[in-house]
Amino acid sequence: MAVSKVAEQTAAKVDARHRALDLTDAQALEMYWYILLSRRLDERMWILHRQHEVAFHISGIGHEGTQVGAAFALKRGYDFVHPYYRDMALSLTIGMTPRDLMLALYGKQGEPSSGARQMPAHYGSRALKIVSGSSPVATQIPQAAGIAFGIRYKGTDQVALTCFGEGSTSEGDFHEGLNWAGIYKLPVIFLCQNNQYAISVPTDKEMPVKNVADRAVAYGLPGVIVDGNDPLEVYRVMREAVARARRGEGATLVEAKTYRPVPHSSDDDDRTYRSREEVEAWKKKDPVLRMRQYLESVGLMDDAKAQEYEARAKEAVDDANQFGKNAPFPPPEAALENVWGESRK
Ligand SMILES: Cc1ncc(C[n+]2csc(CCOP(=O)(O)OP(=O)(O)O)c2C)c(N)n1
Ligand SMILES: [Mg+2]
Repeated sequence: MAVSKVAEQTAAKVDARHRALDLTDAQALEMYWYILLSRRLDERMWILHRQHEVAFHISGIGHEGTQVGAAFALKRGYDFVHPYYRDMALSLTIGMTPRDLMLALYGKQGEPSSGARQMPAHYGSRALKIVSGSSPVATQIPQAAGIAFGIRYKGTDQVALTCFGEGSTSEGDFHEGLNWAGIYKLPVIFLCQNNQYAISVPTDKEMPVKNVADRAVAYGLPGVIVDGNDPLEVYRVMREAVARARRGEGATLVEAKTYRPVPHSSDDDDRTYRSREEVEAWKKKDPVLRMRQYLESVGLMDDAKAQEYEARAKEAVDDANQFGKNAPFPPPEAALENVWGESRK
């Protein structure tokens, strides 16, 4: 019995999809770790909002599979990332810490994105080459094309990744950014996280084509559709897009089909515009569940190990929560820093 179980697991390992993608077992487990960590941190943030501890939360729940798969395709800290507000899992995987994100949520001193000037979820870290975005949606898209133009100018083999929702692809900024990237064959990956809604507006009222990827042809770019709740598939597609960009062959538009099972933000009530049946159906395709089931199927995860991961995640979230809560607010005069240039004597 024991022998056949081992043989079964060995066979499963040989067939393992992550191996075929040149990911080690440790990397596949690390993917699960970031998906889980982001989920548990995000859930805590919702609770803190409902307890009136913090003013606002906007969530990445449901999008973690896309984001972690994408981050693994990059050289973290070398390539540029220009995220949007749902990119908690992406930012954590690139190297931001739960403490960084809790400082931002509480608006406390030392918050790396903006020194606590921005709303939370405007992820940024100079050291990690994560560029903090502006609040008007889609502004990061032409800015990422600009970063890629800078990379081309400097002649390195870096790439830029930017993310946005499908609603943002109806903004002028999206079209200008892709047009520019198409003309100059810039090393940028446009990753659309299509969660089917722009707040309350469903996709068929956002755009006249079925897929965001269909829009790529207008800019001479490949448009690729991927199951956004399958991190390994996202990794596969993103790896190709990154390799293409590094070879100097230009940008790719990747559309990850996904869903946000929670309201748009802490200030939204999604019961007013979608059915509970729809939400429950998508929860069955949840990326935490999917990745865990995958790891179990290849013999890398069992109940005991899953509990260990949960305990580690809880510890990290508790630590960050206390750290953010206890940190001081910036002094009032800090509001005047980094606004005006220092006068030169
Ligand atoms: C230019 C602009 N218009 C409207 C808003 C308000 N707003 C914030 S998020 C959002 C929805 C964006 O939807 P989508 O791009 O699909 O991203 P999702 O939130 O679904 O991930 C809107 C309309 C904004 N921030 N900027
Ligand atoms: Mg959307």
